Amino acid sequence: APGSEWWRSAVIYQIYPRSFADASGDGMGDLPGITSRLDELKSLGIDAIWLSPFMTSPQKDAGYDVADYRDVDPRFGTLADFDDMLNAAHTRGIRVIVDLVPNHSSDQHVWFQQALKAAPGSPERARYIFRDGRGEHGELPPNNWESVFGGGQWTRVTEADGTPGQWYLHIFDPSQPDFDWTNEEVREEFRGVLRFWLDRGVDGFRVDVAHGMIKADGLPDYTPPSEADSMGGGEDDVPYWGQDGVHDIYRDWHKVMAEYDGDRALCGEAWLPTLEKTALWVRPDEMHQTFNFPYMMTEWDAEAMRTVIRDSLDAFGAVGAPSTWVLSNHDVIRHASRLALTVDSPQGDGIGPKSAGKPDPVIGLSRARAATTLMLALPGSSYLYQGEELGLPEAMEIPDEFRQDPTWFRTNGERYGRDGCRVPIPWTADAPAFGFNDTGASWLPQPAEWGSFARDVEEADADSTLNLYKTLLAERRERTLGSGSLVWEDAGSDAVAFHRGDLHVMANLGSEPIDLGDVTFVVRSEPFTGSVLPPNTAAWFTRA
Ligand code: TEU
Repeated sequence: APGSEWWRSAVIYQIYPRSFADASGDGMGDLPGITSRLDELKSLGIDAIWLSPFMTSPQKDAGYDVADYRDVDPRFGTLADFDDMLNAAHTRGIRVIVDLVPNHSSDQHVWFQQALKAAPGSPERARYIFRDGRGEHGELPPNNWESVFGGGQWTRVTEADGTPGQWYLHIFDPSQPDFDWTNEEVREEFRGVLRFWLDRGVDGFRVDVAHGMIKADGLPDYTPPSEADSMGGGEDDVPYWGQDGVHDIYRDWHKVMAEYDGDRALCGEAWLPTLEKTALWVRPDEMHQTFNFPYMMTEWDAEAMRTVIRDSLDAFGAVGAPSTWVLSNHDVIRHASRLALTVDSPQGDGIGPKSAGKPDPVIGLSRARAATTLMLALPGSSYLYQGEELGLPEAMEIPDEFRQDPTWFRTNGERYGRDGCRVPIPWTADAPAFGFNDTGASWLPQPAEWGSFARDVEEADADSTLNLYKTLLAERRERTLGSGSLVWEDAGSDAVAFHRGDLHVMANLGSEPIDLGDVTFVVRSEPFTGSVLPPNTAAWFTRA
C-alpha cells in the first residue's frame, strides 16, 4: 500500500555524527549525543534527520569507508544506542534516514581482506574490481582513470597485502575499494543490509555515490576535458559515472523498500552533468529522491538562480518526482562562506581551490540567510546541513596537523579540503568546546568566534539565524509550502520572485534595493525596515 509519501515535501536535516554532539566527551560526536539533542531539532521544526555514516569503520574517509555494514562503530556507540536514538526520534515524530555506502567498502572489510589473499580469478576477488596491469610485467595500472581524491584509481596488491600482482580499482581513496556491482553475491549482500536497517525501523537511506556503482564494460581509458571538474560536473559519458546499469540496481532496491510499509525512501547522491539526467534516477520505480547538486552549485546570480529553479521543477516534474533543494553538506564549503567567494567558478568541484581567496563574512551570512529564505519557500523537499541554522561559516584556518580529509592530503593542501565544514558545532557560548561535550575535547578545533554563533546565544536573539530558520520552517509547515506549485513574477533582472497562493516570495541578488510597494511582511531574512528589499536579502510577504 502506498504510504503518506512524507519525503515529497520533507525538510531533512543532515547530522554529521562526529561533529554534532559528544556525550562520551572523547572529542568525537556519538549516537547518545544525538539522542540528547533531539528536542532542539524538534523545536527547529524539521521532519527528518539523515545521519552520515556511523557504521564500523577505520575512518579513513570519516566513515565513508565501511568495514561492517551491520554494526555501529564503537566511536559512535552501539546498536542499542542506535535503537534508542531511533525510538527517541520516532517518539518526537522525526523520521530517520541512514547513509548507505554501497559503491565501495573499507579495505578492512572482511570481503576485501579475503580478496587480497585469494588468487586472481577467485570468487573472493570477483566481489571487487581486480585486474591485471598493463606493461610487460603488469607494472602499469589497467587504465588511466583518476581518483576523485587525487592520484590514480588503481592500487597494486603487494606481497605484504596478499597474493601480489593484480591491481584493484578505487574511485576514491586506496582504502575504499569499489565493489563489482555486476556480481550477484554483492547485490544479495546489500539487499540483506537494506533489510537489516529497515527491520530496525529506519525510514530510508541516503545512497552514497549512487552514480558510480556501475563501470563501463571493459573499463576503457578516459581523458577528461581540461576544463571539467573531478566529479563529472560538466562532463558527459565518464566511464565510471552514471552508467545505464545503475538503474537496475535502483529498481531492485525500490522493490526491497516496497516490502515494508510503503513509506520508506531512497535518496540518491548522484553528481550528474544535467538535471534531465539526474531526474532519471527518480522515475517511479527507482529512487524516491536525488540531491539537486546543480541547485547547490548555483552562484549568487538572479538569472542563474531563476533558471536552475525552473529547470529543476521541470525535470523532476516530468518524471513525477518532487524536486529537492540543498545549499550545504559535508563535502562543500558552507554556503555562508561559499556564496561570498568572488572569483570565477569559486566552487570548483565543491571543495574550492585556495586561490578562491577568503569570503566576506557579512555578505556571506546575508546571502546565506536570503538563499535559505528562498529555498524553504520552494515546493519539494529541502535538505539542511547541521550548523547552517546557526549561520556557521566555513572554518578556513584549520591547522594542518588537525586535518583529516583525504582530499587535503592527496592534493598537497592545494584545496581547502572538506574539514572546514565538518567542525563540531557550538551549542553553548560559555562552555568547554561550546557545549559540544563537557570535557572541551574536539577532533577539529573550533574557531574562537564561534561563541557568537552558539545555539543559546541565538535562541535569545530574535533576529538570529536560528530564529529565522524556526520562523521559516513553522510558516512553511503552516502554509504547506512543501507541496504544490509556484507562479513566477517578473520583478526585474536582479530578483528571483514568485508567489504561492497569496504568499509572495522575493530575493534580491543584485546590488540595488528593490521597492516592494505596499506589503505586509511574513518573514524577512534580515531585520530591515520599510518596504524596500535591500541587496542580499529575501522576504515572504502578502499584498493588501
Ligand atoms: O561523495 C561523493 C562525491 O563524489 C563527492 O561529493 C566527493 O566527496 C568530492 O568530490 C570530493 O572531492 C560521497 C560522500 O558524500 C563523501 O563524503 C565521500 O568522501 C565520498 O562519497 C566517498 O564515499
